[in-house]
Amino acid sequence: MTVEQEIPLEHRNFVEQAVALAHTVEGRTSPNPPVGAIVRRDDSVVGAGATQPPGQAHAERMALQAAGPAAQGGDLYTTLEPCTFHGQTPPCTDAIIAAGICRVFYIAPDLDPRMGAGATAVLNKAGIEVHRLPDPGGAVAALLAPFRCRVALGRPLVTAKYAMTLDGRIATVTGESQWISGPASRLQVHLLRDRVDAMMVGVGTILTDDPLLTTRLDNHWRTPNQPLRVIVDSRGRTPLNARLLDPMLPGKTLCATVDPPAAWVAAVERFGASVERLPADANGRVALPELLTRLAALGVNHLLVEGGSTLFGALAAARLIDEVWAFIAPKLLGGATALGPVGDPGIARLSDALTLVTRRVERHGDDLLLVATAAAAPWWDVV
Ligand code: AOF
Ligand code: ZN
Repeated sequence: MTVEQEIPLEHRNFVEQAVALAHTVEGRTSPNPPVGAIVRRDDSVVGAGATQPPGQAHAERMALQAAGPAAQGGDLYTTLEPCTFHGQTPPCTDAIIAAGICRVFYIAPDLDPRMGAGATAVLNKAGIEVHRLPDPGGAVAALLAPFRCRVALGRPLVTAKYAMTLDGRIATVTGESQWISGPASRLQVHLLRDRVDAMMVGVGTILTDDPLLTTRLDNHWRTPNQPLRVIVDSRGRTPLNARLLDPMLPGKTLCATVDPPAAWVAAVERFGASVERLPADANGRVALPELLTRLAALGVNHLLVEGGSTLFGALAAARLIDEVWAFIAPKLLGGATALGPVGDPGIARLSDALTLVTRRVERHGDDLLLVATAAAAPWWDVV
């Protein structure tokens, strides 16, 4: 668990502003992580910035640019250690030195393998003091978790989201599933979609629910983010009149498949969706590790999986679930054949259960939201 450390009072307000800025760009920076930065001169903020879309300026450059000459002799607060290398953009350490910053305060180290000896070595050499500050409430670790997962494992961080009844059903015995959770929970789902890079469902969910998989947030404070829609559809069974193939929908759709009919591929591509052919697993279905690697290569740091139980079953068996968002509605459905969220093959032994740690419990309307992270996933505990 995160060890709570106190941020010295003189820095607290600036750190909190930098974290708040990082939150404003969550879901909009991948494959780059969302970062916030503040330039302080005496007791005032003279510049503020957050990471721009990929290929554009990092948070520190945005903050320094906003500060202009006022940065000279000032302090820089940033949620992530400033980069020391040329990626798609030049090193932030160059900009910090050029601006005449005296002290740098950062919260989390950048674990990108290109960081070399790190920012402290580079900045100290230029006479700049560098200090590390504690992560307020684990907020920075949570913001960086998807990026760190991809850098370490070469696959996105996987969040599984589902709604179930108090007795663990996601549908009735006849298969009816809309809606288990209430409108307040569904708003939370759209806020979650607004923060991720891609969302994924199995073709079974397309066939039963015909979902749109868009982010719908009326009067939201920022333009809603439309994550890449991914359908896991090994044989190309997505109906050509499925609502999410509508070319007018915002955002992009990708069909992950193994062996689809050629006419289906041509039709889907005509709608503007892309078709990715992937290797098959032992059951002839899309090999999920390969799919996740492919998505990481497309710049996906954070993948939200919204069902159905077949896909969750396969992901759980492959231990590819890092986080669960379970909405629990106070309803009982019963029925021995009514589905639960995670389907076959299941885990035979209790001692092999995919074990999670509860991070948050919230009430939304009459529903409960439980957010838990896999005990084996270190991303929320390292800062
Ligand atoms: C920072 N500030 O705001 C972010 C950083 O290809 P580039 O040039 O955009 O570099 C991407 C890398 O920069 C990324 O992998 C991560 O190590 C770092 N992200 N660094 O100084 C920022 N977002
Ligand atoms: Zn940078």
